[in-house]
Amino acid sequence: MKGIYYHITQSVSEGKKSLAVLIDPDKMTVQNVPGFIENVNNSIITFIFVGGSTVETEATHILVSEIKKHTSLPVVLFPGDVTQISEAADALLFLSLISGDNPEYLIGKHIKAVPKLMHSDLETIPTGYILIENGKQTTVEKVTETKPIPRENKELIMHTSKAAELLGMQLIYLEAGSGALHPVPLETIRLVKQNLNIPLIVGGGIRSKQQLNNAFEAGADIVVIGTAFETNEAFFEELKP
Ligand code: 1GP
Repeated sequence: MKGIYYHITQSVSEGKKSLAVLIDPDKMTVQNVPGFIENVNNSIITFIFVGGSTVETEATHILVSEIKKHTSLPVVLFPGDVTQISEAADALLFLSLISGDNPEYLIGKHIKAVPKLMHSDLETIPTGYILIENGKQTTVEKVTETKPIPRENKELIMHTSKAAELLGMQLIYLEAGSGALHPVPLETIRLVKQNLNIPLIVGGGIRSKQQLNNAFEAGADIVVIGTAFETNEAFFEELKP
């Protein structure tokens, strides 16, 4: 069966750009899912990412199961923790936080996830996750106790991305952090994309159609937006096909 990663690489090879909405189980109630997903279905969004930093056990599974009832779009886990792995999803971004040096987020949580994953059919996509400084401290920084890469150090960000590719990772995610003051700089996206042979995801602090298009033009293959959809329902209107 052709999976989500195949779908992503096909889109990239056809020059198609993709938008993912990020749903945080801490902020979305099951009751609000039908209305929210209806907006998603009527927009240009093609992926639903689900994940958060401080989610209760089982909350992700309950939420993903509910989302799947209302859409045929792929649901991809973007987990902050092992408890957020759900068989109801279509794929899992198996994130390694390579901008920092906390072993728990480089390999520790991955080992703890193995008992859940080794007898599962969930597609697992190894992803190099790179936190980039955005002007304020983010939840990822606090939870992982790692420092982001300074936003002006685009060479280091590119070298980190390339190291992940050479290690065999299949996606790179450049993350400014949820609610970032400044999204990932466009020149950083450009430099990383020019030197990368695997798909590039960019997220954090993108709040307008203009910023979305700028990120696409700079080289992002998938852009992830969470906060703007949570706080401004009219944003969906701007993103009608
Ligand atoms: C966070 O990149 C995502 O992990 C999305 O960030 O909530 O700022 O859109 P926003």
